[in-house]
Amino acid sequence: MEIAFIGRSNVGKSTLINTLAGRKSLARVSAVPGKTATINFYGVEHIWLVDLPGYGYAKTSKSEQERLRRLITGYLAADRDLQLVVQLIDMRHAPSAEDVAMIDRLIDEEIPFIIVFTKADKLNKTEREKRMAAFAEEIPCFADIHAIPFSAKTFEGQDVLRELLSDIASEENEEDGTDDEA
Ligand SMILES: Nc1nc2c(ncn2[C@@H]2O[C@H](COP(=O)(O)OP(=O)(O)O)[C@@H](O)[C@H]2O)c(=O)[nH]1
Ligand SMILES: [Mg+2]
Repeated sequence: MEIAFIGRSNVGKSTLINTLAGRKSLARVSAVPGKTATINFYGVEHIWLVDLPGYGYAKTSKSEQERLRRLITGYLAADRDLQLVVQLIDMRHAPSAEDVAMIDRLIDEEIPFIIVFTKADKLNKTEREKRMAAFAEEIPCFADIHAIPFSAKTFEGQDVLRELLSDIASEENEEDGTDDEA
């Protein structure tokens, strides 16, 4: 089974994957945006964490951006055991048009997904409240979406996310009949 991480370049996908995997440098974190140009799979217990290429990095050429878009589209269209998409959005900023298009598509295609707001440590309480109110207007069906603020610095949101992953993994095991405790 797979859990895929989608979002803009530099939003914190690799960092989140490393945090959830409990390793420092499984997925490569880079200070230079636009570095993950392929799809990387990281095996953790019985789950594949899928680091999709980041979109929307302005300095990437048009043709390369198109190639990345096709990679992501191809991934989502393929018949795979995709249990959850984690859509990442930098908590400091409004979602980009591409973020919103991706969310619309996840809703349309009935792909289960959550939103993780990254870099939550960079906002104070007031900024956070303002952003959350704005997200409710900017993100389609926001009231129905499970959204989790996350920080790799303070580890806010880590426990909730870990629990969600282990719930998904154990549901999967029950369906497979491969539950170790059985
Ligand atoms: N302050 C802060 N910085 C973060 C956080 N998550 C990621 N970053 C930084 O954001 C940059 C991009 O992170 P990376 O995981 O490589 O983003 P990716 O391109 O989406 O994979 C790096 O410099 C990270 O250290 C966070 O929660 N808090
Ligand atoms: Mg990355």
